[in-house]
Amino acid sequence: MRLEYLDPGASAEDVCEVLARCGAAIVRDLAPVSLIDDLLGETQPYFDAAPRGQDEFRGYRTRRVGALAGRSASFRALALSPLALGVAEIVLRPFCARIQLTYTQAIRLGPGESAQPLHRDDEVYPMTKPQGGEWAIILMWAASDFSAENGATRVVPGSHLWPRDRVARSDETMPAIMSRGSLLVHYGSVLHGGGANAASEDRVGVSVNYGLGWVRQIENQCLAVPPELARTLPPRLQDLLGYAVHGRLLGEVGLEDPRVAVLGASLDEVRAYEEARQTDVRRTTLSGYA
Ligand SMILES: O=C(O)CCC(=O)C(=O)O
Ligand SMILES: [Fe+2]
Repeated sequence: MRLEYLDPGASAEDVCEVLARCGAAIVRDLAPVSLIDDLLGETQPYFDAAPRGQDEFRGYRTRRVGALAGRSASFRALALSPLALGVAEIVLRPFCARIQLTYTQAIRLGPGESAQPLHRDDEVYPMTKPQGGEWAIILMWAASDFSAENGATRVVPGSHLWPRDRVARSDETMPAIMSRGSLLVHYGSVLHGGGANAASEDRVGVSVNYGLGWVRQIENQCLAVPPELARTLPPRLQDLLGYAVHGRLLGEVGLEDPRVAVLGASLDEVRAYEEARQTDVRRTTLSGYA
């Protein structure tokens, strides 16, 4: 099975159709290169201070910067990509009342890095995923060009349908070759891993996970984006970060919605946002867990 490419005008439904078959898809040239440049500038001081990884998984020649939602305005714009959010809503909403941002990471793979072991990002949860459902949608935004030589993420298309213990043959693994600003999106259950960097330049990607609203975030977004900053952000982002209540109770602060208790929003503001949100996601709301 090959990796399939879509044009930037593709709809979330188009992407989801490819995901259902392949577990992964690439949308070409989705983010403006100027936004990627800004993001690189904003994250550079953190990369300068970041240590290299210390194990095979995090890579000995790789630097990673997390907490991006608190550190980079350009990242925050990327995290609100309508296409990416649309895909995450369609895939995850049948299993939760509200999706959330669970992980953010800029990954700079240095020359000489070896390949990361293939893995599934949903292995982080100590349970098998719900039948037919997914725990997470994973994005990898190309912040440099991704080539087979410089360590493009390797993906095993179709592996979301495999028994969990099936090992991928090397000819089943495809490099996500893409230009800067393009987006690799895959299910949390798809086998993948960073490639080996045999080039002389860094390969830079920005990884974003969206997950079920009733599952703990991998990176605590309310600490990564403290209330003083969260208060100034768009309501959709506050919601994705976890400053909202899932279902009736999950995430309350002192019996109140955190937007009211902590961010200083009025009940009317929260209600207006929630009404608009219900309209937005109605087409993707199926019967589910919550
Ligand atoms: O760097 C990459 O291409 C993939 C990284 C990854 O899959 C991970 O760290 O979980
Ligand atoms: Fe991964």
